[in-house]
Amino acid sequence: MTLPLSISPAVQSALDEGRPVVALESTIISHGLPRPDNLHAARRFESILTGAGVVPATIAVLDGVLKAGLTDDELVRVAGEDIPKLSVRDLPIAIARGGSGATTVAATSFIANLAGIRVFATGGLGGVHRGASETFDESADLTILSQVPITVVSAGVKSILDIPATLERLETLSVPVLGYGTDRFPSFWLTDSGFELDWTVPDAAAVADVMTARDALGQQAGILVANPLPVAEQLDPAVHDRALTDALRMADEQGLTGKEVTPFLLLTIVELTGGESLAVNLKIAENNIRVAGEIALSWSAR
Ligand code: PSU
Ligand code: MN
Repeated sequence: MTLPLSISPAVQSALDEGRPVVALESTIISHGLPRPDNLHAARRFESILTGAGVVPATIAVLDGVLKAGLTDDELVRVAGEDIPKLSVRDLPIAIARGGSGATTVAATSFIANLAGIRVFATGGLGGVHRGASETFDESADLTILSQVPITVVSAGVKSILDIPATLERLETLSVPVLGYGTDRFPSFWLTDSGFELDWTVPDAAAVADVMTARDALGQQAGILVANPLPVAEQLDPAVHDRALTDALRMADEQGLTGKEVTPFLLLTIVELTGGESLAVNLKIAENNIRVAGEIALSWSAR
């Protein structure tokens, strides 16, 4: 069987000519944002990159084909159809069945790497869930990031997770974490999770320098760029703390497990904050996409 990987003409020619490309995930569109904001957001994410001279490669699985770069009709499908959330372990099943699905950070990183894309923007990376010492719930985003040479720009990880445990796992998995203009790890809606980082980079060129050194070492793992929102744009911490406590309690009461947990928490927090978290969520994704675009520009200039 030949690999069913379809790279859009725009993405393929950019890669062939060494022009900048940034991968975007689709689970944030299908499971992380409510309709119809999700379709508008997906289009805006792409246009931020296009406007900066970077080619967007939104990644998903459609009819059994791994897609890197979607047409607008395909974006509409991802935003509007009830498709499953696919992590890396689900990819062979989706291919074998000719199925469709939205890709998590793990699956997006995996497919981006198959396509030869080196930079990826997401909202928040998955990580170690609270109570993981009992439930073993740790996102495959972490393990895949330790295996794939991708640079992921994320606003840290969400406060729905166990942040210090996530940072410990990233250390164990030998994934470098670079604070983008900060030495504090962000917790998605909040600028500062309260946890410190070992390394800070001032700009996109410094990230590309680390990518170059990583390649020279022949290392396996990707790189996590932690990019916080400015304090003035973060979610009100009091609103945040209340919504978080309630959402965690509701997930617990409903006995949710596995891949349902993250989408439930994200959408419940949007409801509990009356959409306030949604506006911040979109700003975060856009902020990460801008930085990823700058990194891709710097990387492609080498
Ligand atoms: N964080 C967000 N929005 C999201 C997700 C994480 O801010 O939509 C999604 C991403 O696709 C991430 C996935 O890869 O949740 C992690 O899910 P899990 O915890 O089940 O691995
Ligand atoms: Mn999980």
